[in-house]
Amino acid sequence: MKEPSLKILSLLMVVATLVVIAGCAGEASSDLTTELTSQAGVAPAKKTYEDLIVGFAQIGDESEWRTANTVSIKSEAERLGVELRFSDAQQQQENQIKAIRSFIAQQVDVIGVSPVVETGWESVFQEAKDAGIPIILVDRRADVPEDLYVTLVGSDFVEEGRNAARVMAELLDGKGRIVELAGTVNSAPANDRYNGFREVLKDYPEMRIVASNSGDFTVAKGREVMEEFLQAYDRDIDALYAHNDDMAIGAIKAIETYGLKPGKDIKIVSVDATRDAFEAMLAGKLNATVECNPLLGPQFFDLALKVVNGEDVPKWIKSEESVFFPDNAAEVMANRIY
Ligand code: GZL
Repeated sequence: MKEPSLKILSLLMVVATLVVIAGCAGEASSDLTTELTSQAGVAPAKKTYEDLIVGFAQIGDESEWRTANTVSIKSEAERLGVELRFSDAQQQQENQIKAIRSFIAQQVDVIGVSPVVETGWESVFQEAKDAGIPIILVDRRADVPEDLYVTLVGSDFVEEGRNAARVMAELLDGKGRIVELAGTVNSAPANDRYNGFREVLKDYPEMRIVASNSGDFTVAKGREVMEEFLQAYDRDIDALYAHNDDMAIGAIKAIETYGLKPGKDIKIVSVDATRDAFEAMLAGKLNATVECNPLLGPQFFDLALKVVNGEDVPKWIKSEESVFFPDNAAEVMANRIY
């Protein structure tokens, strides 16, 4: 029989040591096991989805888009067998911060968050880092040093704003007076869609934004602000740019109540491409919707497992998106799930 090599003998001694230590100290701590296995040159076993405990600090349920986003995250966690701890912050930053602190106290493996606004996150993100819990940004960006989060999975909102302006220029033939329903103040999508739209508008000197106000991404606020625009500008409005479909749906109600025809008297371009937008396009009340993909659950959990297992991931995983119009809305809508 071949003499066992020195390497095998030393490995057996390490394993025997492990057993003794585990026996004496009851359950050897995972850190100790990891330390010893790494000294023995044995990589720790990779976690699987069933091992994961993930905290997710969701913004709220302010729009159809957010509802679809939440469904994607919860259904994917269930499909994979991930233990998901989910919090709805009702669009309040302090509730999201409380949720993150709670996830830290629970020592979850990963924290996902869609920051309701861009600023005010550095302190709580640092607490997560100090606790050794990685943060993954989902959907919206936070204005923090890059070492405080591992990656962002979500859309390029600036490009969405550029696309909306390009479509608007086509609809208005390069000239007209535009009112703007902006998203939640200081949120990444509102800031970026605002800037992207204006970047393209520089090429169209006869297209002018005559008024802009926040509709906070909701139907109700979108309707209220559109009513104010109509009171102020009456028939001097050629078009509406809405940062999401929900505000556009609210504005459509205001325009009809005012006695004008949405989609005809006032052209409308919005963002998200939710089912309500397709219905409005089919009814001739909305002229285009720029896609913003909410179905981020699969990518989020794929990233979470990779991060927990120490794999490198890109700093930004950008969603691929397009623009939809009334002419093929029925056909496209039939194949969409939100
Ligand atoms: C964009 C997302 C925005 C949607 C709104 O990715 O953060 O928030 O455009 C939602 O509908 O409320």
